[in-house]
Amino acid sequence: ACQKTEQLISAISDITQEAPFRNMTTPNGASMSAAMTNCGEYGWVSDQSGYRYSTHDPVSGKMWPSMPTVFRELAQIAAKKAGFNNFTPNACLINRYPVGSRMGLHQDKDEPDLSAPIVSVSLGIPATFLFGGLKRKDQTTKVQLDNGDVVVFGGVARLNYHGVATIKDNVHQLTKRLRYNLTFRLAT
Ligand code: MD3
Ligand code: FE
Repeated sequence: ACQKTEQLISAISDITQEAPFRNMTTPNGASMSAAMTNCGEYGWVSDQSGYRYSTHDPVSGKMWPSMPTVFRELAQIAAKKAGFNNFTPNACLINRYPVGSRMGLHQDKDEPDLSAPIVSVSLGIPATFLFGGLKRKDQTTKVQLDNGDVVVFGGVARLNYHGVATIKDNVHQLTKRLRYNLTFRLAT
């Protein structure tokens, strides 16, 4: 099997000892079906009062676990290959999708510097990624994301609507019936 994806999954396991996955609540009061945690200087959090980046985990009151070197280097190298030469992420949101979970269409606009890309790394069972336009009602294009896929979203794509279709039943050797997605961000 691939050493890099094994390293990434092992690092997720270490992070979640300190900052366990949790199902956050949206400002509408709905529970998200993908569980989340974070590492790095900032973490993305959602609750009844809204979305924001925070230096501390609201569950434990502790700072988020530091970003593993293997994470930061992967994100930087991927960004550089896509033409973003000085991307140093200070936040990594980790999503865990069980079979049957999904993520509705949304824009990522909580980051003040929209010139910085978002780097996405997919691990485990596949997902159908939905890539839309600048308006929610715009048509979406389906793209399958498999274990080890890395995508850089920047430039004119940075504010496009996107989401994840309901995860189909599947098994991956390293993650069992789960998909993980890492998104590397410049949060502030
Ligand atoms: C396109 N995550 O965490 S990653 C998210 O697979 C999120 O977990 C999805 O959307 C996942 O916010 C998709 C790919 C992605 C991330 C950010 C984007 C695509 C994007 C920002 C702009 C355009
Ligand atoms: Fe997103």
